[in-house]
Amino acid sequence: MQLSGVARHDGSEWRLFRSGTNDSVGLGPLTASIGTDDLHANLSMTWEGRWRQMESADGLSIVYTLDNADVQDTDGDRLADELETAIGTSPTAEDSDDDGVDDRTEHEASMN
Ligand SMILES: [Ca+2]
Ligand SMILES: [Ca+2]
Ligand SMILES: [Ca+2]
Repeated sequence: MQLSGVARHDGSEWRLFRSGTNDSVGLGPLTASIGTDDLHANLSMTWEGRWRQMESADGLSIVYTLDNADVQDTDGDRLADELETAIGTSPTAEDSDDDGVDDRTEHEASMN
């Protein structure tokens, strides 16, 4: 299951918000998810995970969670596809300019 949105931690749990709205679903990110690190904060991205529906605690509604979720990182350089598009590196090459330094390392260096 894939969902697009902005991940935010509301103090007790991660939730995924549809861009520009207050609609959200629970998000259970992987422990090592790159989507929850500082580089990816406040960016709308495509998350992939296991869709889970269950009754709310009071039994009156169904609550939805995207479990074991992480953002799409096609080339595995620990920058999400959407972030790479935004900063101009290739989402399909770990080292876009082929200089031996991967895109994430270069991006982090450029932010300091
Ligand atoms: Ca990437
Ligand atoms: Ca890349
Ligand atoms: Ca490079």
